[in-house]
Amino acid sequence: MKHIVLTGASSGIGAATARKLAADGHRMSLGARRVERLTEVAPDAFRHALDVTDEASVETFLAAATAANGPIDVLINNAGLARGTETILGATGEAWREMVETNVMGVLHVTRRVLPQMVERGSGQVVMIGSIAGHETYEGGSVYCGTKRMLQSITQALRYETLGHGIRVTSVDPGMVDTEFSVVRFRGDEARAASVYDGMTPLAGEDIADVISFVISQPPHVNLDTIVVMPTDQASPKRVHRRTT
Ligand code: NDP
Ligand code: 8X3
Repeated sequence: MKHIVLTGASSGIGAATARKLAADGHRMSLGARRVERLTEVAPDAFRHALDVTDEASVETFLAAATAANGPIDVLINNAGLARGTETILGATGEAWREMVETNVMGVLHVTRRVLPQMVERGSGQVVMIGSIAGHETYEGGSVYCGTKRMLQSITQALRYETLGHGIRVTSVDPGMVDTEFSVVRFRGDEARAASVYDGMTPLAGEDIADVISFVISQPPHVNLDTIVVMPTDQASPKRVHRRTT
């Protein structure tokens, strides 16, 4: 059983993954800003406040996780967000910074601090939560899609840079998953968020948790590279089949 560090475990894909991997028997270290939520998610897991945009918070979280659960076998970079759907012309720039700081800089801050112990032990696994938004962009998504596209380059470079060190690097890239993602994107507008899934059946966080569990359960010589997973009702970010009532 492995020590798995999971960022953004307070909601959605992260919460479902924390539950699934804890049920699989792994030692979980969970982080999020809303740390109080983590108790409900996985009461037996190690839980600690984490803001991936704050390097001091990342240091404290990882030191506490290692002290509690030992060397880290698997890092799951899940924390992330989209904020708004403004066009480049219509944006102020504040949300761009938040997305880049969280989805790109946050992943880099955490990963670079976990890697040394994996290199030293000659084994480890890093799982990125990318998105189909990194594969195909859309109007109003320039920076969110851009952060997920950048994650693809970071993931690939990481695979090249760690080659020979027994470290596996996988990107799990979902389509529409019914989580708090759209509520966050629409700044708390629950009705607008719910309408994203009108007439179609989205994935649930549990569907992605099952994929991650599969990735982690492969033998050490098997590295799954990129897994794109969408609902049956979706073929691309904007190609969604909706049933009319
Ligand atoms: P949720 O909003 O439900 O969950 C996002 C998680 O990220 C929360 O636990 C949140 O915790 C955490 N988080 C956000 N900012 C930070 C931060 N600065 N530091 C630490 N944790 C942070 O959305 P999802 O579960 O859907 O999103 C998870 C990942 O999946 C994201 O990377 C997203 O881009 C990706 N994704 C989502 C899709 C979807 O359709 N839902 C599709 C494709 C990819 P807290 O606020 O407590 O800090
Ligand atoms: C979330 C999927 O299509 O809303 O990453 O960008 S999408």
